Amino acid sequence: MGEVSEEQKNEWKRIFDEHDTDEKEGLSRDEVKQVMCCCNQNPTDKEVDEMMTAMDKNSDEKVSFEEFCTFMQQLPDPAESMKEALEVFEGQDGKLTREKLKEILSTDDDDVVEEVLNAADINNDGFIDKEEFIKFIQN
Ligand SMILES: [Ca+2]
Ligand SMILES: [Ca+2]
Repeated sequence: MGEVSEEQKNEWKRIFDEHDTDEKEGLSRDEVKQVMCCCNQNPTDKEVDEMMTAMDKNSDEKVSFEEFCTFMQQLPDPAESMKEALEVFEGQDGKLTREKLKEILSTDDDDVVEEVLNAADINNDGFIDKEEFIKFIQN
């Protein structure tokens, strides 16, 4: 586990505070779910439960900022994940087509593909380029 930079901690604090909407005593199960949704995940109840168990070390049904940090430290390096994510652009001419997007999302649901494309395709040229993709992931 590497050192956590001040910047990284501030970022986690920001995420934490943003979702800790109740009395600031930590993240409840619902709030943890919100965090997961923000990470572009669509968690099932079971996944939220697992996440909760993984984060809530002292089992008080709340995730404190310390618990949150401990958990985040175990996650893969964002820069590393970003590099991996960008590998989808290999051989794609720097642009993702609708078909490629479908493949990445591994879905047959055109509505889902359309939704992602609409959300990510900032200049509306029908493709997602690297910059748009990075922005999309980071949001
Ligand atoms: Ca706790
Ligand atoms: Ca575009």
